[in-house]
Amino acid sequence: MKFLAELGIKAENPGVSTGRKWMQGSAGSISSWSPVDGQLIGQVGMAGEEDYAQVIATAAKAFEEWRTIPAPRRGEVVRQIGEALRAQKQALGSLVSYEMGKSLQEGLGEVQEMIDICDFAVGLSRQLYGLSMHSERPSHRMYEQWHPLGIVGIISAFNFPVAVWSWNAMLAMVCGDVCIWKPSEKTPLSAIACQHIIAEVLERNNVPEGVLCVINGGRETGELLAADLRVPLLSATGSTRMGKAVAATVAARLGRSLLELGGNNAIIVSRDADLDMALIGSLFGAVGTAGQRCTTTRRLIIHESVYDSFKEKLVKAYGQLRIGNPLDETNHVGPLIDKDAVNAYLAAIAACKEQGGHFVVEGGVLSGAGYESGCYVKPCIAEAKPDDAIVQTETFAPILYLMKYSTLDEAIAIQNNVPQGLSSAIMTMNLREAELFLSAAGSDCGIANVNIGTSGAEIGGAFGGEKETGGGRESGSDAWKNYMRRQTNTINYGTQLPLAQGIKFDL
Ligand code: UN1
Repeated sequence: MKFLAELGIKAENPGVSTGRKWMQGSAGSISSWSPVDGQLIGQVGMAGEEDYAQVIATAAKAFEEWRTIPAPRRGEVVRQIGEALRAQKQALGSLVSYEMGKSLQEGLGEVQEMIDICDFAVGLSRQLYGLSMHSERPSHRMYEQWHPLGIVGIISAFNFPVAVWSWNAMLAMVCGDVCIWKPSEKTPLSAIACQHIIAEVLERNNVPEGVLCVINGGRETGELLAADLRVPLLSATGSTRMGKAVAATVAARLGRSLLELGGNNAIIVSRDADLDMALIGSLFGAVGTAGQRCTTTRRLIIHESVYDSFKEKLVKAYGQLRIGNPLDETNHVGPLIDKDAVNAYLAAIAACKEQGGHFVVEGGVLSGAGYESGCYVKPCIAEAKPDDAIVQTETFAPILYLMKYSTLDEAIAIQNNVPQGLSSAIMTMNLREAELFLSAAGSDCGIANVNIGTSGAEIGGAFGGEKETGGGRESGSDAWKNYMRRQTNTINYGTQLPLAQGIKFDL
């Protein structure tokens, strides 16, 4: 395929890089199979412990230099990375789509998020502001400044194989940190392609080897990063199970972790909703990326007065969905990532039925021409009870649960009554309802929207959620503070040394 050659992807690819230099990886290789057509796209070397040791030593050395380069100059390198991504948007978006299985529009959209975060980071490189405070002592000045942390480990998930890395890495870079990226073993080639794209920019700007590293590997590689005292911050995106393991290891050494884990996102459809708008938001939220976004809409909490009519609209819309090759722009829904995901989807459907759920749009695995990979499934809809075990669980697949409510308080309670707390939305034209939903007594999620679905967040806001979602915030707003350490500085320019709090200490 043309885009593979454009991105420098071969049948066999070294899996470890410290910027421009590549190492094969001594622990075997990962095969990347496309869920689109079941074909082997290529192989990527896996890092062994010696590779890891070499990468971390190179990164540590690079940090000593990178932290002394003025932030706006670091921003200039990020600006050029953004330009390189713009030039390769079509090719990289196509690879993301082919390797991960999301629609081409979404693959391109993911690369657009990378470009946008580069722009954001460039501006930020001149705005890493600290406060100045008034000292209680005469002839004293007190202020705070933000310094880089050091090596930032980034563990990313298959569903956003490249964008979530860039949210972390581009901010970390302008903050003066160096990064070691452990991509998902399900989408290693997208990471290799990114490294090829940025290598040329690193070269042109004489960026020290070790500022942006990639280290492909399995769970053990993530564990090495989590346990390593030389990694002050580990940012991890993925399942709650993974996040709990990573967080425990990092916490045991009192390191910092930034977690973006599972979601169980709901849209409340009020009786005062614009139902056409609610339909689009729900549909894209539930079936986009084949239900494999952290922000996917998994639950619809619908007012009893519009329940039947809205359900009918939804069922009709599901009937019109085109499922197939995501590189074909006329298709809406691509495949799941692999057969394990298909099995998890089937198990969730069975569990839902067992727990009393009733399917109004049936699921199933598609077979026949175009579906040879065995990863294409039908988006489905079930009526279920809010506290059914399966409804409380995040299944990374296009299964949507419908439930009914009568008062808004009840709807908010249902929306909040899950272990996860990432994204939430209300569809309403009623100001009182909208404001209550956004108030302290409303949604308990990191993201709460009005008249927008749960997925498709912009990079400018802080992205992340509460409870089992892990509490981290990435991307926009002041998320950059995660990647720096704050230092409070007090300077005495007087001739006396007065103690704080009026303490006298005379000899
Ligand atoms: C994720 O699923 O991990 O809001 C990230 C969205 C995307 C990011 C999702 N911008 O759906």
